Amino acid sequence: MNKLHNDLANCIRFLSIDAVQKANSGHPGMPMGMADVATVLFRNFLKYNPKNPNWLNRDRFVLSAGHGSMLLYSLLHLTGYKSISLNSIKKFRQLNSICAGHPEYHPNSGIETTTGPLGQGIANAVGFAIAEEILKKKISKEIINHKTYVLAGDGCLMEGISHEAMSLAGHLKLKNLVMLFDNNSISIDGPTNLAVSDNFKKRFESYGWDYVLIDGHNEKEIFKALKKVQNAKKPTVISCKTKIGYGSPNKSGKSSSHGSPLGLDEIKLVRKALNWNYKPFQIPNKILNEWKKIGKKGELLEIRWNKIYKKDKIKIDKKLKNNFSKILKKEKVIALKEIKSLASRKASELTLNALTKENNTLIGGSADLAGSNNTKTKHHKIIKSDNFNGDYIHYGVREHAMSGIMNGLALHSNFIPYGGTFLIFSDYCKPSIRLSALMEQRVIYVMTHDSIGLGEDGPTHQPIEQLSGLRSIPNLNVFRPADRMETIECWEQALKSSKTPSVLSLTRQNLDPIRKKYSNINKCSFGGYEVLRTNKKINLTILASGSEVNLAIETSHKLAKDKIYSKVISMPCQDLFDQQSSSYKRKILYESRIKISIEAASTDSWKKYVNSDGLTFGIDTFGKSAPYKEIYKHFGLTSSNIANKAKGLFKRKK
Ligand SMILES: Cc1ncc(C[n+]2csc(CCOP(=O)(O)OP(=O)(O)O)c2C)c(N)n1
Repeated sequence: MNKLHNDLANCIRFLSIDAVQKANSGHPGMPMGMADVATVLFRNFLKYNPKNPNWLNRDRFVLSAGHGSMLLYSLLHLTGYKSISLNSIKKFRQLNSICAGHPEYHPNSGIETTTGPLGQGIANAVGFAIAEEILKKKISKEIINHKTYVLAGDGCLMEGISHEAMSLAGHLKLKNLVMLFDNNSISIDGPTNLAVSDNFKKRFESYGWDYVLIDGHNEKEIFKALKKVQNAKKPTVISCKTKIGYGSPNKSGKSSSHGSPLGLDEIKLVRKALNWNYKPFQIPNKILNEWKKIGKKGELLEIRWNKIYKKDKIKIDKKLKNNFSKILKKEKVIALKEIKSLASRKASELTLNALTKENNTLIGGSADLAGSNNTKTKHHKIIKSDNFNGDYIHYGVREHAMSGIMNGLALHSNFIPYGGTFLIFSDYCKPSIRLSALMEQRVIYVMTHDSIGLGEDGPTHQPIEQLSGLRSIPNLNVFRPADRMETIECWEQALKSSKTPSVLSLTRQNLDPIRKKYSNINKCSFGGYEVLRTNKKINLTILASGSEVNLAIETSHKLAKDKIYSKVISMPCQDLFDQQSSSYKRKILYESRIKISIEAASTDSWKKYVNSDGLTFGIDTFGKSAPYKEIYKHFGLTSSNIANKAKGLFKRKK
C-alpha cells in the first residue's frame, strides 16, 4: 500500500483515538476501520470547498453512523475547514465544542446533518439525492451535478428506516447516491450474526441498487469502486469489508473497540503497530500539508463552477419563487367570500392549491394518503425515476423515511418540504420530527384525522397523547387550526418559521367557520387569541383548539343564559402562545381566575394553563369506534355536559 495513503489515513485514526482518550468517552473503532475508505473518498472523489462549506454544488457527505463522529471532525479539520480547529478536537465532547458527541448540524460548517440515531442519515441522504435531481431540473445539469455519499454501518442497516429509505431510493433510481457500508460485522453486543443473517447483496439488489463488495482497507479496490460509481445508473452500495478498530493489536475486530477509549497502554501498541511515532494530536507538517493540498483542490473546483453559475445566476433567482405571504393574504379574502363549513384538511388543500400554483420551492408528498391528507393539488407534478421535473413525492407507506427524507430536502438548499400522514402515525415519524426541530429545519408535517373526530376507524387511528407529546418537543410548532381562516394563517406561520418545523394537525370532519372578518394581522401567530366574549366583564375563560373551538363557543353561549359570562380563546398553537410577552399572556389567561380547556385529546398539555380551580375537558383513555358525534357524546365532549360541569364549578366556589 502506498505510504502517503497510509499516512493520510493514520492522521484520521490517531486524531480519533487521541480525542476519544482525552474525552474519556466516544467511539474509536469506526473511524479506525473506515479511515482508508474516507481518505480515498476525500482525496480523490468528493467535491467540496473547505473555504465555502455551503457551496451549492458540493457533494454531500453524510455520516449516518454518527457515533463515529471523530471520523468526520478529523476529515474536516485536516482538509482545512475553519469550523473544526485542532483545539475544538481537543475539546471533543466538552460543553460548547462543535465536536459534540455525535455530529450536530451547523450551517456552513461541513457537518451536513445531525446523526446519531442510527439510520436517520440514510434517509437524509436519500432526501439530498432527490433534492439534487429536482434542483438539476429546475436549474441546469451544467450547474447542478453532484453526488451524495452516505457512510452507514451494520446498525444503520438493521434499522427499519434504512429499508424504507433505500427501497424508495431504488425505486427512484437515484444514481447520484452512494452508500459506503462499513461492513465490519460488529456492533455493540458482539458479532452481528447474533441478530442478523441478511444476504446484503440480494437485499440491496432487490431494492434496485447496485452492490459491490470490496476490501475496505485496500486503497486500489476502494479507488476502483468509487471511480465506477461516478457513472452509475442506479444508487450503489459499496460494501467495504473492514476491521473495526483497525491497527489495535488487542481490540481490532472486537466490539470492545466500538464505544470506549482504547486506553493508554493499547494506544501505545497501536502507535507501534501503525508506525506512528508522533505525540497525541501531533500531525507532522509534511502530512498535514498533503491534506491541505487535497482541501485546496476544492477551491479551484468552485472557482471554475462559479464562472458558469454567474452567467446563469439571474435566471436561477427568477426560477425559484418564494412569494407565499402575498398569496396567502389573497386566500384570506377568498375564504371570506366562500365561507362555509369545511374540514381543516380541505382548507389546507385549498391553501396549498393557491401556494403550489405559483411557489416552486415547496416539495409536497404523503405516505400513501394523498387523498386523505389533501396534500396533492391540481398543480403538482409527480416526481418519477425518469422525470424529476416535479414537486410531489409519493413516499409510499413509509412515514419514518418520509420524515427523514424531508429533513434531507430541507437541508440541501432552499426547498420547503411538506408531507402528510394521519396524526396517529406521527409516532412513526417522531425520531425524524425531533431531528427537524433539533436541526432548526423548516419541515412541515401535515397530519390529518387529528382526533376521535375521524370516527369509525376507532382507537387504533384516534390520536390521544400525540398532541401533548409533540408539543413537548422543543422548537416544534404544533398548529391545530379551528377553521379555514386559521388554517391559512397557520400555514403562513409554518412557512415563515425558517428555523422551526411545524406540525399541522387537521380534521377529517367539517368545521363551521369562526373567523368571519378579514384581519391583516395573522392572529394565529400569537398562538392564542380571543374569538368571543359574552360580556364586557367575564368570570370564566374557555381555552380550546381546532375542532373544539366551536364547542367552546356553544358552551359559552349556553353559560351566558345562566349569567355565567365567559370569553373563548382559540389556541391553535400553544408553543407560540408560550413565547408571547408576559403582559399578553396575562391578558389572555388571568382576566378570570377560573379557566377550563377543551380539546378532544389528552389533557396533559392544558394543565399548565388551567390551575386547580378549573377543569380540563379531553380524553385520557383510548378512543372508541363509532360515528364521531356519538364518540364525542361518550366522552362528555358536548356543550351541555361542559356547561353543566362549569356551572357546578361556580356553585362549589360560592
Ligand atoms: C436508533 C439507535 N439505536 C441504538 C443506538 C445505540 N448504538 C450506537 S452505535 C450502536 C451499534 C452500531 O453498530 P455498527 O453500526 O456496526 O457500528 P460499529 O460497531 O461498526 O461502529 C448502537 C446500538 C443508536 N445510536 N441509535
